[in-house]
Amino acid sequence: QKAHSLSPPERRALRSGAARVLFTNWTGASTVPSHTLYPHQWSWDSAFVAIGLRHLSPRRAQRELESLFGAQWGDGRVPHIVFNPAVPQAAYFPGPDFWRSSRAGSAAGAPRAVETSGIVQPPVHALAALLVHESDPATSRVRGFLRRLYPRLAAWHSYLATRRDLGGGGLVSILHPWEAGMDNSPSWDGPLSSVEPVPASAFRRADLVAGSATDRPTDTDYGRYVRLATAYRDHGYRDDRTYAFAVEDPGFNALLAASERALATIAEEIGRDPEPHLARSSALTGALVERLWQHGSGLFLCRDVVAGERVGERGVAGLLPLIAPGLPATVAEALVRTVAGPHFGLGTETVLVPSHDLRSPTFDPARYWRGPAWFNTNWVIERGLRAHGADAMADGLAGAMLGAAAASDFAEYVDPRTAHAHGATRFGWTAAVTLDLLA
Ligand code: 2M8
Repeated sequence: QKAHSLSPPERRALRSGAARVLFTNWTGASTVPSHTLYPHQWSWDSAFVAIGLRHLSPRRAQRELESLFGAQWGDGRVPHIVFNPAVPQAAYFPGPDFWRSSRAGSAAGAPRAVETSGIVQPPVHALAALLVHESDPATSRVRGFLRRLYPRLAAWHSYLATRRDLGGGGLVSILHPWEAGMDNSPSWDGPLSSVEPVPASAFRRADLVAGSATDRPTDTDYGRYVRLATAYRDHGYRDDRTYAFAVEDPGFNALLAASERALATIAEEIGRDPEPHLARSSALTGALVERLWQHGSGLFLCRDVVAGERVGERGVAGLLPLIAPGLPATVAEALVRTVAGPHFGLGTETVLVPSHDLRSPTFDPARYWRGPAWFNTNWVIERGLRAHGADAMADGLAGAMLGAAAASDFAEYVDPRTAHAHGATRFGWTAAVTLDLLA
């Protein structure tokens, strides 16, 4: 509703404010999520940033994705962080000294010339590449943007489909909470409970210098993150054994299904065969419904692959299959109802979709991925609602997102009920999705 209450001058001011954030966060070849909290390039942040940047500079949006894929590993994985060598080690934990990617050995084929992490993040990139191309097909064709990116996107998706199908049912497993992009979601509390935290004295959290402790994960969370990442690193980032944490996450897999669909269109555009991508996209949607759909709850739940059981917590990841192509109509209708129902409360209790179930005792409106509303996930839901004909809800949500972005100076995340700002401000993907919604 609020979108329509923004006057034309207010919309213009919001657009130039968002553009200013993206220009300020641009470092020459990519965009930082935030100069204070995250001074490097993050994988799914870059995809969302490209989706917004295309409205300012399609060429720069292309470079955003190209620079990320420039750090792709030989096995096809796209690392979740590409480190900027000009930024001091102490500015972010865990930094290059922890991940040691260039020394990881040849098995996974980490690049030698650039330092990266060794884990991944949700695959929004093919969807972003297609949207960037469509914003200016002429420049994209002249630069051979899709022609150059296509083999890299295909290798990325193949890595996920082949090396990461740990449950054997056609879905990708994440090996670390950071891989979902939703670090401290209550969905990980169960799967993480048997992971012994590394003592807080063993590391120095740079995030608490700029961020408030009540808005961030706890030291115990970090102790577990460090334990898991160390085990993966010390095994050469190989995916050939069982780790303590392996989860099938509906958000990650839904974004892959949407990206495979986009990759089919990209293949067609450059005269390649779209069929394998179409087939993989529908297989992913099928596997999502078969393995993770919880009819009684009206949303998708995570599956703990190590314990062999569903995770009971209702998280926003369970709503993201709204964008999975070919979702059965009954499932889509139930998801739309869940967005507005008592657990997420959109339009009644909340102005933006929270990251976690309002009715769960684990819900916390301020603490990171345990309740606050995030602009990237709300962008996905807005798009999904529209894809299923829920236009009035999508309009209301888009309006609320613009209002919240304007009032919070492009906050990283907000209280889902009051839109009160938390985390960093002038945040990359918040500005980017704002530009996309205004276009
Ligand atoms: C957050 O995650 C990083 C680790 O990757 C962190 O907490 O330091 C998450 O919100 C993640 O989704 C996001 O991509 C990243 C950068 O914005 O920050």
